Amino acid sequence: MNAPQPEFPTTTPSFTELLAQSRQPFPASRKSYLPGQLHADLRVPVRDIALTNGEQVSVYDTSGPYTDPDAQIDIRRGLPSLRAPWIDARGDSEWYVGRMRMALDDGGRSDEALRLKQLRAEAAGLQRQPRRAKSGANVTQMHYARRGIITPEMEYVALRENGRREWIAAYQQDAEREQRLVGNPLGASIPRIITPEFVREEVARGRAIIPANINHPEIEPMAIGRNFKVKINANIGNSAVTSSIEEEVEKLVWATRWGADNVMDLSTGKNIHTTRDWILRNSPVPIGTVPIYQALEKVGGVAEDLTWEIFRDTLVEQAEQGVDYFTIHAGVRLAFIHLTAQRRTGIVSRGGSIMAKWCMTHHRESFLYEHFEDICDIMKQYDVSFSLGDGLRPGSASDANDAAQFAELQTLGELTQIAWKHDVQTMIEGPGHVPMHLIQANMAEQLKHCHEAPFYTLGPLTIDIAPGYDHIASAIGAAMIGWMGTAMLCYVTPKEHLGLPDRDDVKQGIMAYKIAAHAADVAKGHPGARARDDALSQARFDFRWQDQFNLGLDPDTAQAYHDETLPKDAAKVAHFCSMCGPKFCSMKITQEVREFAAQKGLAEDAALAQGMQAKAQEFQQAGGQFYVPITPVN
Ligand code: IRN
Ligand code: FE2
Repeated sequence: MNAPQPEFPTTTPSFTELLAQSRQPFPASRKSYLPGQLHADLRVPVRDIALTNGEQVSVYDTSGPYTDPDAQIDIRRGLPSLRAPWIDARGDSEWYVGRMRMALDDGGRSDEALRLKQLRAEAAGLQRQPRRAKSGANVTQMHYARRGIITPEMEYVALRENGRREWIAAYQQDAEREQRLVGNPLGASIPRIITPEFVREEVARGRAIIPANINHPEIEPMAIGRNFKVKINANIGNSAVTSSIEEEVEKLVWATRWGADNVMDLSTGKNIHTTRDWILRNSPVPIGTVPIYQALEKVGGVAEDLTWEIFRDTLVEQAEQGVDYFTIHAGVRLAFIHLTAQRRTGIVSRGGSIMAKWCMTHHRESFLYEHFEDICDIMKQYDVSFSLGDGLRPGSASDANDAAQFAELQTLGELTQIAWKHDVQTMIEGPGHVPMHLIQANMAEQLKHCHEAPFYTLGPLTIDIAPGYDHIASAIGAAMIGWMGTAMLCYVTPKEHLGLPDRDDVKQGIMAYKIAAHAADVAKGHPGARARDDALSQARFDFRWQDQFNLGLDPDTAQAYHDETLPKDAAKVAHFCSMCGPKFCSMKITQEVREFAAQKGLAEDAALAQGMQAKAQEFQQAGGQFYVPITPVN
């Protein structure tokens, strides 16, 4: 007999090392937790950054227990079930023997093989018995919200969006000026303080969702909606060709470390079910999937063999595992497919093309569209949110905003209303590839047709000539559409259109999207967003180098770049950097001007004029060159 193939990856040293790296606390940072008021047991994470001048800046923290040095983490057991007491207390769900737990995994279909797999998974401590709504109950956050209930999840979100209030006030001395400086071309009104009641209202009217499957009690709840901070989603997942389960878990932890608010597992290869167990049980952020991918695996990759029954079983299987939102391409209707015939790049959505093939082969309306209410019935038993897929999104600038895309968008709006009839939380997926001048129309159309359900876009990529740099090409579009009101931005990595992202690509993609999301938050005037910029700018002006690194999105890279040219410790307090050198540092000059003014008792403007003249002479004397050799620091 052959030796049995190990079902689970063995823990390799490199994996342990990588995880240890991902678990390192950020420099000068301490994770702390804010208590709830309505619900006393809430512990809402924030990251407090201690500055060298004694101040403290506190930032939104997506990294979960991983960056908490006190947390015991065993990825074979999974994270603690934070939400379990809340779900229990509601008393509207029950444990059951998951039928789908035995469902198809890995293509191995004999009962024997399945039982073995299940036993192994249980031994690994990762499988949980599922729960679902008691008969007739509806366990969605939207359902509670509409009945006037503020759940612990809602209060958690309110506290998380606000963060620590104390330090923000210090930076908002000029509130009036700030008010004049912020705005959104499509008119969003963001409250200065987000109350639990405000969260409830937003969820009740469908303008925000809190993706939170009752079978994913490990998550730290978060909200997606245009009156909240703009969120980002990172896609991970193996394909038939590359990547192991461990790599995926590590990517998940890595992604949340750098700021992913949500992660989608887009695995398509072998071990789909098992990979998902590992990801879900170890994820502090909501997890989304595209169930049609697994359904397609079950029919051997032949789209036309898909049936409603196979799809339905896949939904239940994944809902029992705890997936928080499903991308469902129910807007790809038979009648719309011909609208893509003249496109330059046809249908670029994987899910969209699967459904288009099915519709064309059978010449029938999509089973996702026809069974939409049946899908809603499943979603509300677990509180899985809809992410209504944009299967007809443009795949190139030349196809942007065409009839196929907008026909689908309108259908997604109709489906939203059906979902809301069932109190199922819903967001709408959007493009794709859209040049800058066509972006605003996307947001406007979405608002018009989708009743303010949160918009969740993939980029959009503003140009098509940047393979290898599509994270940048798309972050530009993401920043614009985020500013206009898109609630979540699906990242694009440098590997887009080229290959599966590795760990570095994941980080690059996240950084590009943190920049886009924060740029949108600042422009929209989210409470406290600008305060971090102000703190960093002040540190820059005061030459507090260490604070400058630590307040940044990526302290490691900032410090490393600085140290490349000025590695000495003295340079960390030096009043210049190697960019302009000690003589031509504008900030240093401004400070000298201010000192000069103080000494001479001159008004700052007059001092500036005088000081600048003096500097101009100095500049001429130095040869009138901007780039001078760096004088070494002692
Ligand atoms: C986001 C917005 N539009 C598309 N997306 C993401 O693309 C979606 O959330 C999922 O991660 C992926 C689905 O791709 P296909 O199947 O539409 O190509
Ligand atoms: Fe693309």
